[in-house]
Amino acid sequence: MSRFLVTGAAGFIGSNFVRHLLTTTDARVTVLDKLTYAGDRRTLDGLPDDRLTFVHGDICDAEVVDRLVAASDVVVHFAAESHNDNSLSEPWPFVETNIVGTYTLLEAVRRYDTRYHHISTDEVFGDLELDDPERFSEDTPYNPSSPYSSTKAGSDLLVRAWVRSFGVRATISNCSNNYGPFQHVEKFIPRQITNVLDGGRPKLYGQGRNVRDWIHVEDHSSAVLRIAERGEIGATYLIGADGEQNNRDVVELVLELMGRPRDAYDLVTDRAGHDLRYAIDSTRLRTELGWQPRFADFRAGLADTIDWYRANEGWWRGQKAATEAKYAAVGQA
Ligand code: NAD
Ligand code: TDX
Repeated sequence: MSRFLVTGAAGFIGSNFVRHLLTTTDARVTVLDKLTYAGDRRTLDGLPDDRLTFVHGDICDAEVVDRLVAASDVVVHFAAESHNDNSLSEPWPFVETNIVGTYTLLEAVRRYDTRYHHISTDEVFGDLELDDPERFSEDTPYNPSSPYSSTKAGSDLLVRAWVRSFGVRATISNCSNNYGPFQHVEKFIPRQITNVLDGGRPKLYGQGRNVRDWIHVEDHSSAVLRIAERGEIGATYLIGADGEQNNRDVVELVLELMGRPRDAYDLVTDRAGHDLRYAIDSTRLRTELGWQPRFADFRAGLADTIDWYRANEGWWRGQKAATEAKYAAVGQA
């Protein structure tokens, strides 16, 4: 029975991964999470507590990290400052958590020769033109645009260096945009759903032409577990489910599914340096590790996600006012 240390699992994707791990394997899981504004202990409620231990702490705290890594067989590292817009107004927490935190974990897994899987993003590659036939692959050069994506790129490069210089047994995955339950309302899809639930309107940056490659969070989790179990040490895998959509189409679909006119949205100030398009080629993961996404129908996945936010106001209500106040302060409300 493996002992997993999962960082950042009071957040959106890490919590989904822990649920996936506990329901599909007999692993024991320790979660390390700082419970920043983005973390919520309730997100892990209802999981089997005989196999789950929650530790409230910081990945930059070398003492706590050392103690937890020493007692683990596998580390899966999700913890991060994760929102581009926040990184534009206050970059320092991104440098600290994403770079210094990853460094702290790498030094500990190096000390104990612990298997390490590093969660990253397609944003490290920069962006593509709207009409570019290419997609990102494992060979695409890094070219990040924002403080967020540059700190994720920096953390990936630390992992690669620790593999090559110190023989750390690590893998990296770079995934596209996730959607599903328990995503913070600062992010694009939950922000629009909760705006409509509150009687307001969706807010599109710029002209809404930007394209994101959507994947259901469950598919991200199954891919990460597959890589943690069978990935080649030192390798990078791109995770994506062929879900390209422009933001305007997504907002129109949210409005339609929620019974509103499809044009009942507002155009607001664009994001500085806004990446135009992301698109993932996940051939390597599919052919070498036999992974397939299960949530191919975006419309159905989005409808389920809307239902989840409708039924779980108690989970997201506490985040909403502060999030909208941040957007109002920069002209995006
Ligand atoms: P999130 O913001 O929902 O959750 C982040 C979690 O990390 C929170 O629980 C927070 O409390 C915790 N955390 C933050 N700083 C910490 C610290 N110093 N020590 C310990 N815990 C800390 O993020 P998410 O959307 O679930 O993203 C998880 C990971 O997946 C990140 O590494 C992100 O870069 C990556 N990723 C996200 C997406 C996406 O679409 N959201 C896509 C690809 C990759
Ligand atoms: O209100 C909004 N209106 C809008 O048009 C918000 C919040 C966003 N947008 C646009 C910006 C992007 O083009 O929607 C798109 C998606 O925005 P985000 O949800 O902020 O995601 P993005 O910036 O693409 O980054 C996400 O995917 C990669 C995650 O937040 C990252 O953690 C992940 O690495």
